[in-house]
Amino acid sequence: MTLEREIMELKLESQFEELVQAMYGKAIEDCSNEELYVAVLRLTKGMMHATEPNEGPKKVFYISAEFLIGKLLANNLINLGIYDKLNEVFDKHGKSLSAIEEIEPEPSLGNGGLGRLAACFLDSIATLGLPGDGIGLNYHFGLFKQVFKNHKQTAVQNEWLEKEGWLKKTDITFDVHFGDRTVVSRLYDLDVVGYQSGTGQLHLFDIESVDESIVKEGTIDFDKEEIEKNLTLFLYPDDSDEAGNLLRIYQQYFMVSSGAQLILKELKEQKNDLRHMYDYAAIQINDTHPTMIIPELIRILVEDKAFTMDEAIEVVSKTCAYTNHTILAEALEKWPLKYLEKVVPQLVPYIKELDKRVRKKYKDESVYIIDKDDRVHMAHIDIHYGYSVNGVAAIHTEILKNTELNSFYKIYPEKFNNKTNGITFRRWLLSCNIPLADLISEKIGMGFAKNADELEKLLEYKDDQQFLDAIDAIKLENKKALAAVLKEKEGIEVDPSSIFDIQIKRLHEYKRQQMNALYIIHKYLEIKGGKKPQRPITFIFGAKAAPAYVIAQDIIHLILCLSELVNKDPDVSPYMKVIMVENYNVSYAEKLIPACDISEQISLASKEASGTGNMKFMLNGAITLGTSDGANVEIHELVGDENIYIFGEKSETVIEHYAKADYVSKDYYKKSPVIKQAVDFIISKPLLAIGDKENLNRLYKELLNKDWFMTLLDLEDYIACKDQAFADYEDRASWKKKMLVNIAKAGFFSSDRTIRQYNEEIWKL
Ligand code: 26Q
Repeated sequence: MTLEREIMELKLESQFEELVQAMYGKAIEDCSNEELYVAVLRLTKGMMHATEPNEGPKKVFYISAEFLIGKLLANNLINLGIYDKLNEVFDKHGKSLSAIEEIEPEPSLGNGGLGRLAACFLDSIATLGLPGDGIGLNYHFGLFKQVFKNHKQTAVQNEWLEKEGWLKKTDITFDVHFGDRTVVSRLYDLDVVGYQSGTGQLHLFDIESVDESIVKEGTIDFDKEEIEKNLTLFLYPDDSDEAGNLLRIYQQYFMVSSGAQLILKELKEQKNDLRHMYDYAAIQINDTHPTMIIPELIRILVEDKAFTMDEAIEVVSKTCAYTNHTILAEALEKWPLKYLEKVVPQLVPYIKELDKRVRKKYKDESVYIIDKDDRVHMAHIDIHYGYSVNGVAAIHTEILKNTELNSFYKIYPEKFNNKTNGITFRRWLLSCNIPLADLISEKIGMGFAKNADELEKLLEYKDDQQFLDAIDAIKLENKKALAAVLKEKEGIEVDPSSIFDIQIKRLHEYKRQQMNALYIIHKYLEIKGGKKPQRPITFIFGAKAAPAYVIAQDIIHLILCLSELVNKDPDVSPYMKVIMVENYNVSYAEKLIPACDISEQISLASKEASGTGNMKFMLNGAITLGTSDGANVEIHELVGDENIYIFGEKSETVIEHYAKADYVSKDYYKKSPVIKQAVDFIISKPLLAIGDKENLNRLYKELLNKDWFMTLLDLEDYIACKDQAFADYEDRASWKKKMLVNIAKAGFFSSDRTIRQYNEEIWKL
């Protein structure tokens, strides 16, 4: 340790002791964890505030309806470089930092991957020293909290805002005009501190007149019409809830109008010439949720800044870039023009003008902005009037170019580019798996924390038995720690020496949690029939489903019923356990991922744009069991056949099935006794004795008659591949090598790499 560092740490210790004394008039050992949490929060905020902001001539604004930041304390302490020291200070006073971390409420300002990606990106932007801020909304309850009742999901409000928290109320307010009202928007800021680097900001807008009391206690119900009171109460749990669509548009325009005003205010303060806005600002549009920023900026430039329409369109088009996160047609936003006329009539003439220009130039109806049913295709605005369109994994971008957005690709080949997603190693290794991070740094130093490719140096130790054993020992410790959490939170006891097979992600049919459930049924029946697995298996799920997504609710119900059946059956439970954790969120992920042996990434090929959980698991030494989809394809290329389990039909085949509409799930059911037996079990006596006939029947019929995401297509292959993985786990020596190779090759998936590419190829800061 350098002298400078030593002095800093000594100062930190006395500074914290004095702060606690001043706040509470007592010593650290006499404080409660709650008191210490507030004290450490204050200390950290002060240090973050004192960190230099990243500055430069051009800045990126990452605008997103979601920032799934998770708890911030541990991460901020790590990025400031004071985690270890504070840990030591608390130890010395008989306190535990990790217990104090538990006090922090978790902000749930995102649904899943897209929101978590935005949070990882902010960490990387700050860490790389790039000038860049996030722009989003300050949802008071965020995503709902999941509570299980009678083996079903119920949704209740998730309170996360604290009297004293990370958010800073600013005195910046803007008026936001809707067709039928004007509201006041206030800016709240959150410092984002980079790892051993400068800071950026997350700007979250809130409506001044918000009223939490209109939410019925213990529910997520509220009056959808009272816009002034409800606008920033909740995050939409995806688009399957028709009723709330108008409110969703109010939210989007509130974000976009506030964001545009903030960006223009900053440009003005820096005396930047708006006619060269693109030299000073890049606006990255995270999926189509913030797309209205394009017509909104054009409108402002024309109406308030004396631009001609041509000039405004040119400047805005050179400033905005769009990221696509899905190829699911039903998830692409198409707002009825009627809705926009009601909520944002001032934008409608501009959207019509943008559409008119497209129609004048192109005869292909599929690229129009307003279709023949008067629906506005938001992605089409982005593609015509942005300068970059990117997918989030190599295969995803190829599918966009060749299939989903092919008519656009033909017009603008130069706009399309790929930016394979990434994750921040600070949260997903340094913070969530301290023992593994320490072990790695003993071997190759800490360089990998900022320069992730250095992880490859670990390959030199591929035959170092002691090192391999050490990795395996850490995995076992992490499994023990998770077992304790599962016992405490879920009331289920699991064997840490069993194989931990984990599938955690939003619940969606294309992600095929139902396929995993069918495997579990298959295994259950095998054990009942006397065929015991070599080693017990613990199957773990974590997933929230949009409350209005009926089949997703049914799948949760099936898994919870299976959990009840399996865990309580004395013939079976010694050999397998099934757990669906309640209220899966970022903090839970941080406990689950370091303890995983097998990472389930089993989407229907072509449907998962990228996935980012797959990267987090790999980095923590889990082996992927997955289809050739999203970033799995790139993981496969990096680690090689030996170190991954890939099964199922390829994306080309799947796309062909859709094109020809020739997939008939019943054929697979009839052909394979194994499939038939597993599917039939959904409505068997033992399950009906536990579960609800309506839910289980509906799911059974769905699989048999529809199965839109082709579960049965890959089921036999999945069973075979998964059995192989379980068998290979017994060759302990070679499994440990697989773990090492996965960790060593994970460097590519650092979001630092992703952000470097965004900067070099899109933003050019
Ligand atoms: C749309 C309209 C109205 C209301 C809500 C929505 C909505 C909300 C959230 C639509 C989509 C989302 C979230 C999408 C998402 O998380 N996609 C994931 O993005 C990840 C990051 O790129 C990818 O890794 C995943 O593959 C992709 O599923």
